Amino acid sequence: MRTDTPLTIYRSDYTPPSYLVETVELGFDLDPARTVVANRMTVRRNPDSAQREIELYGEDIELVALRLNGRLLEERDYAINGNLLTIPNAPEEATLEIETVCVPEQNTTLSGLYTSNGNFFTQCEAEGFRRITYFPDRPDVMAKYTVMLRADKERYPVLLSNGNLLEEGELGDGRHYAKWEDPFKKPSYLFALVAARLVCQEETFRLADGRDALLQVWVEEGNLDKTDYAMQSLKNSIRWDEERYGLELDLDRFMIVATSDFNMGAMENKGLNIFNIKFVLANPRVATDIDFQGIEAVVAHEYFHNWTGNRVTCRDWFQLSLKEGLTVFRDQEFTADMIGTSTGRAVTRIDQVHTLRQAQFPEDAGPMAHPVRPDSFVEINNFYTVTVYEKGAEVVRMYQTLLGVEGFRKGMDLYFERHDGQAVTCDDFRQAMADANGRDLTQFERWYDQAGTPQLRFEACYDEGAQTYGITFYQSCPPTPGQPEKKPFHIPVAIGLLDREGNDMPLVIDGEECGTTAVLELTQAEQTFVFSNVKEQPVPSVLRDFSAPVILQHGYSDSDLLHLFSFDADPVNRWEAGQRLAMGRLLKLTGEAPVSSRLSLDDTFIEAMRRMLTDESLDPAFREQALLLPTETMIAEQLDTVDPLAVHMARQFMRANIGARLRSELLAQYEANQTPGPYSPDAQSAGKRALKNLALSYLNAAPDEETIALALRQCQNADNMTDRAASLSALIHARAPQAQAELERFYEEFQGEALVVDKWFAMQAAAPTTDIAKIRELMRHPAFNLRNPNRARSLVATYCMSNPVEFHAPNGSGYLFWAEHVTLLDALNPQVAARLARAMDRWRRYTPALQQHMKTALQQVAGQQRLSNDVREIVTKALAN
Ligand code: B3K
Ligand code: ZN
Repeated sequence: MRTDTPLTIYRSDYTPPSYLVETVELGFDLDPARTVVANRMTVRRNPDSAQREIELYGEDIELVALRLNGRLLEERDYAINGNLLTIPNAPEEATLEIETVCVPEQNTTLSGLYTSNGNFFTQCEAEGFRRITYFPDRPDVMAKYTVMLRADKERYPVLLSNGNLLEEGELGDGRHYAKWEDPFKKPSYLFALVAARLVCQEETFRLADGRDALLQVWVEEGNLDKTDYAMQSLKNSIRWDEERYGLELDLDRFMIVATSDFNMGAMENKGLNIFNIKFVLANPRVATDIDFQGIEAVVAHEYFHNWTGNRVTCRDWFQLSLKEGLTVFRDQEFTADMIGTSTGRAVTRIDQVHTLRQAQFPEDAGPMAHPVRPDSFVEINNFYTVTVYEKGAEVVRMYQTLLGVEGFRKGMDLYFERHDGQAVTCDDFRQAMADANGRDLTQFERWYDQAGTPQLRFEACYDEGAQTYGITFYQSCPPTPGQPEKKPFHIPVAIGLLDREGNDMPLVIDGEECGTTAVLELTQAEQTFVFSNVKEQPVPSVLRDFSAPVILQHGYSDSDLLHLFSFDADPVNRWEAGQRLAMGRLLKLTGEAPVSSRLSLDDTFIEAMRRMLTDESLDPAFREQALLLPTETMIAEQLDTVDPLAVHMARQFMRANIGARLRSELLAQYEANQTPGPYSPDAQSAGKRALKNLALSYLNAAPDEETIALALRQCQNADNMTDRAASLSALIHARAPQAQAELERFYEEFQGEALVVDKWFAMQAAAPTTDIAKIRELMRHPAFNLRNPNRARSLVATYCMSNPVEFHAPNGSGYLFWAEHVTLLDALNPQVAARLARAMDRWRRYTPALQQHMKTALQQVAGQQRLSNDVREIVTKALAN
């Protein structure tokens, strides 16, 4: 907690570390109230640095003793300035011994060493290691670690750290010890320890080179019935990385440990991944299809970091996307390969596009907009964003689109050949891609440099006589904070041309045949491409597979869109056409909703929806996505002035209208997509459940006794959480009289399952039937706990971020609630508070009356005397012009 003005850190200020660390020996005497950490490290001057002092960081720890080459340093031998400890006049090589004390049980930030349900865990990325000991805590200082853990044996029978277990034994006084060694050099942010009472599911797994590795998933007692899926996902991930990238597990043992108190999803500590229980624990009774998917993706993501992040790491935190964008791309490809079918791949791709539009595009257009490789930050934890992660993954995907899958693999191979064991930059990655393929990717750097979502527009002209089709693209990018002008991007635009029958035409550009989908490379603000041998006026399918993270301002007519929605061979663009059909109407309805009591929806649209719903040749998973309407957030992004109530009414009207007019088809699909027999989370079954539950939700958007009875029956008979939660939600949203009793029964049944209790809170927090009084009542529920991030998010963040119509109540009560809880949370856990603070990002786009209330709430937070750098950065940027 600081009260002075926080410091901005600039990428351009990077200087190499003054000293390098060779080895680190850590000794922990673990005690929740007073843990003593002994750190003995060998350091030597970095020949690449002009600086001569040793620089160590420390935060919220008590320095007991500091020795240099055996000599106890006195206070005049070093200086402490804030978090920085400097030792001047140090020799070329030295051994430093540092003793510090910390208090894990009081550490509510969940950064550094902390306790959760009485067990010890660590979280060091980005700058948590300095909360454990003084250290040059920056990712370009890589060292070899040996760790000795000592703790009470009864209370902490399991002692884990990175790498391999060297020895373990008794200490006599009821305490025991374990000594671990990590054979690989690593940055401090990858350090981890666990001291806990836990149980594990374990297995030996044969690696591609014939070695056997021990795989373990550690959880609290009573949860071993929920670890199978995580274990299976881990094995699939190991296999996939061997096959797809030739990358092997480099340790004899790989551990996953689950904790219920965790700031984010999971952490890739070398050999000892620590996970939020949300991404480990699952069985059909407690987890939904989406939960199973999340576990598979996050287990894979953390495992893949072992190469992209750990073996090759980041030079500085501005390069975060080097590991995060690349690793998200890898986990996306893994997920797509696990499903295997081409529609399956498309379904995963549509999910990714959905996330970009729902979260990344708004970020890129708001006060926190930043390039994939930011130029500056106040608090690095604020930059674990959808831009760095998801847009970063899109940037990596564009390399693959431009270079081909094989070319991309060549680039990856060269990247590892050059940089294994190093801390490098996004430029190094781009250079490896360019060199491995003999390509000039200079202009491509702009994807890393320039914030904002590029906008693309096209004009086309068919010349019947010449049989040519010319298409001209115009690209631009709106200004973002600190970047008024943008230069053109290098944009791969995948395109196909549909004939009158809806078939793909063979494409010829400059005399060259290029199949039915061509990748055009845009590099200028305006650029024309001419297709020849075009027999008739085509409908262009532009940006197939969402080949670049841009906004395509289409000029399609309704009939073009219907044509694409019916026939496009590219499923992503087929889905896209449906989204555009819906969005056009939603925008119109939003304009009418506040003034007209008689909204209407045209037959053309309803017929298109009907055909999609009943097209048995398409996967249920795809049909479900094609029938889902753009979210209220996405609609709001299209408007200059947002009236959340109007947006909500428009979308609700459309849902109810679809529910009423497609009633018999929805009922038929509800029956046809039942999944009898034992639950399985596979993509086929999950797709059926998704379509069935979407049908249920549409039917209950125009509820009557029959639709409510259907939901109630499902709620009472469901044998899995997917169906249970979907039907309970349908009842709540339909304002069914039975909803309350079902909510109570749900709580009774699952009160012992923390993750399900989170769902119970979230389901209520997201319902437009839940007002601020109800939220405040839920906060007094005995199961509510602001200190637990999952729980805080389930109620507070869900309300502020996923219940727009209630959060934006005209009297400003939602905003006051927000200000109150950002402030309360900030005193406990700045990272969680700062995430919640982002709920106000887009405040300038609302109606003047709402804006005024939002500004007041923002100022209330900004005016707090004691505020973390995390929250201060967010609210300051939101209020800045
Ligand atoms: N690397 C971690 C995120 C750490 C966040 C620190 N505030 C998880 C991941 O991306 O895999
Ligand atoms: Zn990651």
